[in-house]
Amino acid sequence: MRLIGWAIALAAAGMTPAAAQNTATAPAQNSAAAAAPTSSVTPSAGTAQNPGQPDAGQPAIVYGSVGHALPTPGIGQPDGRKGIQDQVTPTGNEALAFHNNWLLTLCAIISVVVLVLLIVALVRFRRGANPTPSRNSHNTLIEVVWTLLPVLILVAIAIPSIRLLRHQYSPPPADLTVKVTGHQWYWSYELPDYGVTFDSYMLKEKNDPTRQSNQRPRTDADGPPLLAVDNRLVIPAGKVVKFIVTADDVIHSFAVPAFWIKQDANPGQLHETWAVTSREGVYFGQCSELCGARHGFMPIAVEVTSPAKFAQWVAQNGGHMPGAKAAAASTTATAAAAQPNTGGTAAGNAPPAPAVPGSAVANTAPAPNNKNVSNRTNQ
Ligand SMILES: [Cu+2]
Repeated sequence: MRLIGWAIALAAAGMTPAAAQNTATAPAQNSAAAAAPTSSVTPSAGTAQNPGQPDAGQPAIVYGSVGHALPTPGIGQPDGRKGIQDQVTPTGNEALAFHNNWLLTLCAIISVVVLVLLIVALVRFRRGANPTPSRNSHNTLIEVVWTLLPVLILVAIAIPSIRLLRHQYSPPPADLTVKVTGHQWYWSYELPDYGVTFDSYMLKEKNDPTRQSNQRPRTDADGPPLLAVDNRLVIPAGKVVKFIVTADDVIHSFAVPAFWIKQDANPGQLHETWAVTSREGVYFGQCSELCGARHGFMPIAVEVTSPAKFAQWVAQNGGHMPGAKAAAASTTATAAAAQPNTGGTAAGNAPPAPAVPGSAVANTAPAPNNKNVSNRTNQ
């Protein structure tokens, strides 16, 4: 009888085995609660077990190469430990020390003191021990103490807190500027001084029914589920990176926990944050503002690499290094100036050679955006 009941229920819900599988995977794809990755990253497993298929027209993925560096388990991603992620920037380390060494200690001391006071009051001043209650209504010393002590505690918290805020919002001169734009539901990045622009989408799981056939599935070498992206932002180690953050539709938030960065991305506004780290690796984050149906599916992946590899990544993406561009322009201008003037005027009275197309004047114009890696159709 019970079996018949189950059969009827399954039939009513249209639960064919395939449908059952889809429904089983759907919550994992559609629930923000699934954001906590459970699989550990095995750097060597990605290439051997699940190489994935590159998009049509895209170069094959070489895991471990620049732009596809292998994530380190527990660094730049949640790994089940409680507390704040390991920090890799100066402000992150300052904040971590402030939280762990000062705020938590202070909270613990206050909690213990209040608990002791409660227990003393319960025991010493219970009705059984005090049949005739005290009629005191004032005690000047106690009143001064319970007014001054909280003020001192707040000052002790405020001073390091404001110092941390000042360090967060007074960045040193930037070596590199990245414009970050939030969209529903992906990120786009622009390095205006390098002529690199691209979009960054979440990589879907291999068995995700919404993944299109030309979309490369996620592998462990890309990063944890719901955090791995097709195109990572690559920045050089040891360089101060300024992030100019905005959005083009609704409010998003650009957050990378290991950098101690969380900056709202508002349409029509430019907000600024910054990071510098000498620790190479891959650092993941997520949009941290409820921005719509697929808010949980627009992760951030930042790869920190050596300046030489960063230059390689820029070249791979059709960009140019600012110094190289200026040097090339200067060489072109010098060569143009050295050309004999054959314009037909008297040799002795020839005017200075005009700038030829492609000379320094032309080359100082902003480089056009290279939409070289923004041809995704991941929606
Ligand atoms: Cu968002």
